[in-house]
Amino acid sequence: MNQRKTLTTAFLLSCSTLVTPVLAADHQHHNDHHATGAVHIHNAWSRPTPPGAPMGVGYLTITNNGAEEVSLVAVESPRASHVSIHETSMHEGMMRMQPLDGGLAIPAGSTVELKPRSYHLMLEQLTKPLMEGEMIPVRLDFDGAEDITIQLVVQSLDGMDHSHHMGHSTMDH
Ligand SMILES: [Cu+2]
Repeated sequence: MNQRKTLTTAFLLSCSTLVTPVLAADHQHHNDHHATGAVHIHNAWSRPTPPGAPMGVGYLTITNNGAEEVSLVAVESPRASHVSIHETSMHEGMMRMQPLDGGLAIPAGSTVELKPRSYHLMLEQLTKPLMEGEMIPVRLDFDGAEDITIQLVVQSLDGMDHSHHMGHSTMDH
């Protein structure tokens, strides 16, 4: 009995060791969905930047399936010295953006989109330009949920209409 239990445990351990890298590779390939607990991330993307440009953007969709509000409070990327969470608003007919100092709240059961002309991530002081086709790792720190590391797919697309199906056709563009 004891021996059997030990064997089962050993099997489970080796199983999880094997499974983890496969899942990671699968996720990198599709990159259209990442879930940790109640929080789900979809359509994470960015735009290419010209040489010498100090800043890049990040867009993604955050869904909170939990019973409690969560907040995106901090973001980090190895490709930028600092990542801010910005909101874009109209002020006297001009579009302008400003940091969300208190974080971005995602109420229970709701979805918040970071997209052009709305909320977005600002990757400041890029270590090098963002090139089309690259995957940019970004860690999202939540208040009320586990941190999630995602990859922004760099795509040269304009307009808001494209962002809807982006995650599903990553490699076509
Ligand atoms: Cu901004």
